[in-house]
Amino acid sequence: MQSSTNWIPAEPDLKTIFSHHARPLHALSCARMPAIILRQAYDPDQCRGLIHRFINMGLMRDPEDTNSRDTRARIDIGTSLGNRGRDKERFFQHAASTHHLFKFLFDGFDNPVKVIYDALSNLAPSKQVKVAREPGDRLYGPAIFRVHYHSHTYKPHIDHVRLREGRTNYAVYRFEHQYAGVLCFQNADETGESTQAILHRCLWTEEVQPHIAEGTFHKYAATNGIENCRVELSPGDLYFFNTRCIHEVAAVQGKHPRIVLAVFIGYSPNENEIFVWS
Ligand SMILES: O=C(O)CCC(=O)C(=O)O
Ligand SMILES: [Fe+2]
Repeated sequence: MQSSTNWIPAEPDLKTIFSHHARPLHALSCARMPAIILRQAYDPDQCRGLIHRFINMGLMRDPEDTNSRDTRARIDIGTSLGNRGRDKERFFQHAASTHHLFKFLFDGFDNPVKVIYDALSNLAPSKQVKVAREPGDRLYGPAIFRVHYHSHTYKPHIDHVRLREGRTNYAVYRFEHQYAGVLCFQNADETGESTQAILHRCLWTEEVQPHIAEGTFHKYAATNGIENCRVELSPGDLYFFNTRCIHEVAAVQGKHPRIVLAVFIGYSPNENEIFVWS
């Protein structure tokens, strides 16, 4: 894949980002840049400490345990609307259990979910950042840890409650612009090329959909000279991107899972609230 020339992330800290973009989240809405990256937003030592806790609590499979019968390529700690949204009642029940778990899961550590919400508040000071909710105060999941083991792949795709999932029965459907926030907890491999996300300079349209559905997006991108950006992250780095941009994460290789804490974000220029869910 070609690397991009002038399509580069805004980074590494708020001050530098604001010196180039007065309204960074707004700039993301038209994909003026591929991503906003806040380097070392969370302490990597605490990433390691929390992963240790997840293993001890049985929340994720221990990569050292070669006898495990659990063969899942992705394990979630949290509630995924994409995977659980079909049954609304159970989705909100599951989200409630995640809120309960997250009340004590980080005890003794800095709260990494708060780090993401605070970063968003700083990036959009005039708006209020809230966990997405339905009328009646039912809360969506606040954030989700995704643990990706060997062979797990995200093929070129978008995430959009309106454009892709068509979930008209959820309040987050209304947001025109949808983003992801991803805090890297662990890379897949400490040696050589670790698996990283690739963002393509291509906002989803009806025209590209067949190439996504048929798995020919790479060819389409090459033919049309579409740039891309590989988002190189170290544990503790946090990035935000427009999930209407076609994006992918190549297959995880090796024993070490790639672990991220992720959220989705609903943003509208003329709304006072930013909704966050997972
Ligand atoms: O894990 C990542 O870096 C991105 C995964 C992804 O496709 C998303 O968060 O929308
Ligand atoms: Fe995605």
